[in-house]
Amino acid sequence: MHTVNMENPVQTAVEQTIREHLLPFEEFIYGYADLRGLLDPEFREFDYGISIGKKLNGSILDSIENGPTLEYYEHYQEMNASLAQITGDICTDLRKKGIPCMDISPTVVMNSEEFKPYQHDLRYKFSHKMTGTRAGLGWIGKTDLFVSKAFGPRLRLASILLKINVLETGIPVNTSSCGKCDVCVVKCPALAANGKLWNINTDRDIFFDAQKCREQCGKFGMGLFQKDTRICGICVSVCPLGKNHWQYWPDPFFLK
Ligand code: B12
Repeated sequence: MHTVNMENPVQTAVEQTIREHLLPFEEFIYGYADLRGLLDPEFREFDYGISIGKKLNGSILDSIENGPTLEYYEHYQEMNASLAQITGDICTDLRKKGIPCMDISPTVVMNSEEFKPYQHDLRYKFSHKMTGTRAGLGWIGKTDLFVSKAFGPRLRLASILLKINVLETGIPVNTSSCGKCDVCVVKCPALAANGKLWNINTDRDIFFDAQKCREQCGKFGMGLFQKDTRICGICVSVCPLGKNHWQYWPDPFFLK
């Protein structure tokens, strides 16, 4: 995916630091992204990023095909906390080694002060999925999920920003590989997707209605847990690419 020149001490330091923190290693994916010209002005000091994905629990995800459970809600909270801790720790260590960086937390609380400027169009200032596609780890699916080559959409994402390109970046993924598969579109209880395929020139609103999705997620949160939270995950659960079908990669026959 990416090569590292082990004779370059900065590259070695970054790579070692990441590997020390991503444990157990097989539950994670990561890659390096060239983000020049793509970030909000707030992040103008940074041009490169590390995309990190942590695999979600398979049996919990299998159990939410028809709607979220309390177990999934708790899993999702734990994943957020764990990823925030990991990216925070990686950044602390990188800074100690003289490498400037910034960690972007996996989530943002929807009604928080921080999210208020983005509430009207549900477009946060930083997209973990974009870092993921630039790092070459996957593409955007028909229900606007990041579909990773390794775990399908069954992962939680976080990112770390870097000022300098210390590592070779992945080959960016610019188009969807979902093909004719429509499972997430059909199973979405909000009917939020119209089935169009993503590419880097396709804005989210062309193929996915985030307001409809949010409304349904809010209904699940209130109806099932009496919480003002947005939770669903049906599209994540039903995607065939998350269900250990990976023996077919990179040519999954069911996408043709
Ligand atoms: C706001 C938000 C929501 C909103 C809006 C969702 C949406 N699809 O836009 C609501 C409340 C509806 C929501 C719901 C959910 N969310 Co949410 N949400 C976010 C948040 C905070 C920001 C997303 C955002 O700004 N969207 C705006 C659009 C324009 O950007 P985008 O969604 O990132 O996707 C575009 C770009 O990535 C772009 N792109 C990709 N590569 C490139 C390259 C180039 C060059 C360009 C120009 C563009 C480009 O293509 C996409 C389409 O245009 C992110 C965390 C984060 N900071 O990224 C989590 C996040 C997207 N949510 C996540 C999840 C899991 C959910 C839920 C399943 C809830 C749950 N846990 O049960 C649902 C399902 C949503 C769905 N099917 O999309 C995960 C997705 C994981 C995955 N595999 O994709 C994220 C990434 C959180 C995380 N840390 O993992 N969410």
